[in-house]
Amino acid sequence: MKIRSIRARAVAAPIKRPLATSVGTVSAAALMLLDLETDAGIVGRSYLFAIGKHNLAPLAKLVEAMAEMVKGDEVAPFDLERKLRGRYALLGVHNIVLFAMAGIDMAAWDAFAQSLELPLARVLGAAPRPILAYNSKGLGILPEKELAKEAGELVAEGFRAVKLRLGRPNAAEDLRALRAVKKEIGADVTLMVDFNQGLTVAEAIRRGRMIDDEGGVYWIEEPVRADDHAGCARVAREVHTPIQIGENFMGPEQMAQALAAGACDYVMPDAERIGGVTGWMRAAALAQAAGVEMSSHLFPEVSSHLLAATPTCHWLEYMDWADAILERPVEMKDGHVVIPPEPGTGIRWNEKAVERYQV
Ligand code: SMN
Ligand code: MG
Repeated sequence: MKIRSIRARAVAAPIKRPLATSVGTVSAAALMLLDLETDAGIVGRSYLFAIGKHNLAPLAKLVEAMAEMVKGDEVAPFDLERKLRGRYALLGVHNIVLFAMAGIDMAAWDAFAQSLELPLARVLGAAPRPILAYNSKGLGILPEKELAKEAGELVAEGFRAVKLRLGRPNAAEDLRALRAVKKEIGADVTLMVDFNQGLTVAEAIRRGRMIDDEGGVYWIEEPVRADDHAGCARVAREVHTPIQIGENFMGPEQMAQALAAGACDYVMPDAERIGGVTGWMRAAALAQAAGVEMSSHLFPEVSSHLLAATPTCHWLEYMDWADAILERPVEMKDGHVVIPPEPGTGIRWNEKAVERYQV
């Protein structure tokens, strides 16, 4: 089975709950939809998240350039990875170059799994099973009253875990937000918190100890700049609550560096940033070797398959940001994401919606 073409379409899809973090707000889903057409008639699909609309055009240009390079090649993801990494070695395989490669990789794996008539999880060696998920929608930097209401709504959707964004200018305001959410959800619902890289190392240690004293927080995510592994390691040494990082690992190589530096207690790679299915599976082996629990970041559709095949599988981050353009959004049951039984990843576009939100 050979690659005929790769189509990249940009959409700005509406999201139900805009997300305000300490470093910026996500108010729409700026997505790049990829369709990898093969000579067997099978179409592999994936999407990339561009954070903001302004990043879609350069990402599309990269996908188009790479599509020309792999046109006519076999749908063999490891070989595609080797070729594309080779072609970009002099420029550097980071950031949007890596993201474009990851999009092609995920679409290629989807096509490959479809050709075998198996769900992606099975192709990776795992039987589809329900994957434990936390509801990551909402709970941004909001007033306390709104937070409590939102936390209640998110748990009522059937989840036993939610994630609160922190990193207000003042630590006491973060503490009030934390208390408001804890009071609403009770001790039986797991609560994660995320600083989105917003703190200095000293401030992260101060707020981390404050959270330790408060108790009841399952992990503290990205307290400091994502690439400051030494600084994050200082935070992890000084704070008892487990430190979670990984959504900004640019490929498995950076995850290896973070683990070697003792930067965190848990890891949560992002399917796009880690290098697609191929990058994820390599990262999963690193987590296994280090004895570290591995969760996912965004991309619940593909991440459920990936976590099923991850030896130290931990939590799936449930988000609905692609729902508006999907034919069948991710299915949830009893706080778990259900892996669809159909071949591939199960990603199919709602073409009417794609047309409507295309940019
Ligand atoms: C997040 C993800 C994507 C965009 C903004 C914020 C957040 C998370 O860090 O982990 O969900
Ligand atoms: Mg995060």
